[in-house]
Amino acid sequence: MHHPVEHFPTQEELEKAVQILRGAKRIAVLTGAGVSAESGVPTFRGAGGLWEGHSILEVATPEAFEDNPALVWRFYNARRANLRTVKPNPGHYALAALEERWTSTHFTLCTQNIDGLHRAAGSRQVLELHGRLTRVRCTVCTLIEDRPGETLDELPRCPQCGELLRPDIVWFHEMLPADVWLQAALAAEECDCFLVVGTSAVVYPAASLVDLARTVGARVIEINLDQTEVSHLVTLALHGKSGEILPELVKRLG
Ligand code: BV8
Ligand code: ZN
Repeated sequence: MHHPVEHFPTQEELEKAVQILRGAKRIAVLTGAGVSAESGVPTFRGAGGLWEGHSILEVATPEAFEDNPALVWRFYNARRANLRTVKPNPGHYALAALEERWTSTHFTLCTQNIDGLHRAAGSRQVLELHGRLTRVRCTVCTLIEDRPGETLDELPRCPQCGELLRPDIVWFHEMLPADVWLQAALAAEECDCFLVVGTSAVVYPAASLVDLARTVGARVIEINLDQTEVSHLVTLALHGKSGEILPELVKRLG
């Protein structure tokens, strides 16, 4: 992947974004791994979608867990361990500040990230489309537990029934939690301003929220280092680091 030069939006681009925000009654947001990159959470594309030489598409699937649960747990235990060292960055805090301003009934943050950093930064109305890495659930009984900070056993067992635990996240080829997805689609349909931040927008159905918002006439602002799969759909693209651009927008809103 090419390394984009250090970008920052022009004055008029920032002003245009602030104008769009000022006119917004309801805001919906979709974030991806890029919003946590400055916190030290590796993105998927950054590593070329690889982990220890395995394609993430091959490890983050129910089939991989079926075939080799120890490998999949090694992958998730490594990412759980990484979570112990990361904290929210100014971009996460800026999104929490925007929610404060618009209040939680008029501001919905949909995230593809499983790192929990939006909640850690104070965001309240957060829809975790792909689950949360700190949470585990039993593959057999109904046990669900939030186990932040722990590195689990290589093959962690359910304390209730003794069967194998799995990360409580959405793997490829799995359905998103229906209630969460419904709320996210509603938020995209009801917004008049949609922010898409730090996502390559290749994963569906999450990426379809952008087109959904545009279809109902929302103004779409993209914040990303690069062009993405949805750049052709947006009203305004701000190129640069989300951890720098988002706080700048909050500052200009006054
Ligand atoms: C589904 C949890 C219905 C796991 C994730 C064949 C069979 C079945 C389904 C499919 C199929 N073919 C395609 C599909 C659909 C599939 C899909 O979309 N595949 C893609 C790869 C084409 N989707 C699914 O399977 C979904 N379920 O469709 O169910 C169904 C069911 C059965 C049968 C058919 C259909 C489930 C998708 C959820 C997968 N789980 N996460 C885990 O994390 O381990 S997805 C995972 O990857 C992340 O959560 C995230 O969503 C995605 C990575 O995307 P990004 O977040 O965008 O990260 P990325 O690194 O790609 O991009 C970072 C961006 O940030 C870049 O643009 C970069 O420029 C930018 N950036 C970097 N730094 C900064 C920055 N920007 C600003 N500032 C910075 N500092
Ligand atoms: Zn159990």
